[in-house]
Amino acid sequence: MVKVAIVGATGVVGTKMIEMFEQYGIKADELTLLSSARSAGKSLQVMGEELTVRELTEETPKQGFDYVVMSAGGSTSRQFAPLFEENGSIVIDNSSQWRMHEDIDLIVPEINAPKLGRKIIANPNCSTIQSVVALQPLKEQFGLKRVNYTTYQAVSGSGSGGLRDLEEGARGKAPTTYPHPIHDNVLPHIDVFLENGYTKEEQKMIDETRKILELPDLAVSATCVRVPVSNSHSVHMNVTLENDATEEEVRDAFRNIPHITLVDNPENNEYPTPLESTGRSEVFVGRVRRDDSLENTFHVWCTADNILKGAAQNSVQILKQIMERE
Ligand code: 2RA
Repeated sequence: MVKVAIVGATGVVGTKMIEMFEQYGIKADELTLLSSARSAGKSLQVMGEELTVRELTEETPKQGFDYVVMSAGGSTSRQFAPLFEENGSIVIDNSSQWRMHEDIDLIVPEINAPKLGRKIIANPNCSTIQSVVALQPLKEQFGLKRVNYTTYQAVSGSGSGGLRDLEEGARGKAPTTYPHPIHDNVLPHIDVFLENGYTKEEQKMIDETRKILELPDLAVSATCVRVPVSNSHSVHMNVTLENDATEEEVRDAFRNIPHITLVDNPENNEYPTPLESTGRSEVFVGRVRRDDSLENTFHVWCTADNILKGAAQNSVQILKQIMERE
């Protein structure tokens, strides 16, 4: 009898997780949908069945779930993930709460697998996931020396509040999620500002890239920007390789990898766009070209569905990876 719970089931990521369960063939004898008191009582369709969302309380972890997938924000994860863990559940957590803890695995199943033994496993930040998926073949074939990211992140990354600000902003309504209008605008500000002048989103990309790729000394920098796009993040990567390559060798590194699609025919106006990434499971790369201002350096453009590969899909892939191993 396999008991699975989804915490944050009514959110933008949680509802996609439910869809991903079906797509990835997750076998749960009993699936429990959980949320805060505010959303509890709602009904959601799960594989043709109607399930009522229940409130997450301190008593819930005692119900003995085998697996818990959480997408409910850092403070909920801080409070509840250890309670589920103490009660024997394996927790896959989508928040930033546990990602950089030394004893917590940070997993992108195409790149790594849990090995540290803790029952809390962290799902990385959305813009980090798509970036490291694209960087992994470059790391393997040429070695990585330095990465500088500039992101163009969709409002769905802020959940329903971000989508609302974009939609209602187009009708002239003041924002409630962002400090400025996002309609007709671009905000170089994602998550809170830190003392070093970077935002937490930028710091996440720097720290998580090093951890996932197991390159603690990799030179990494990031500028993260919110753009008026509903869904799918775009990331420009300026990548310095350890060993030089031709543009075609860099493109070739991305070919024949099932979870990467190379779209790089600028002569036909073909390159990855967020609109075309939306609803797709793979990471798209293109605009590969040499940066003549630095040795062994290339520009790579990368898009992916931030709610799928950046969140729900990656979490469910981790769940499948663990279920198949046990
Ligand atoms: C964002 N990285 O796009 C966040 C979502 N986790 O705001």
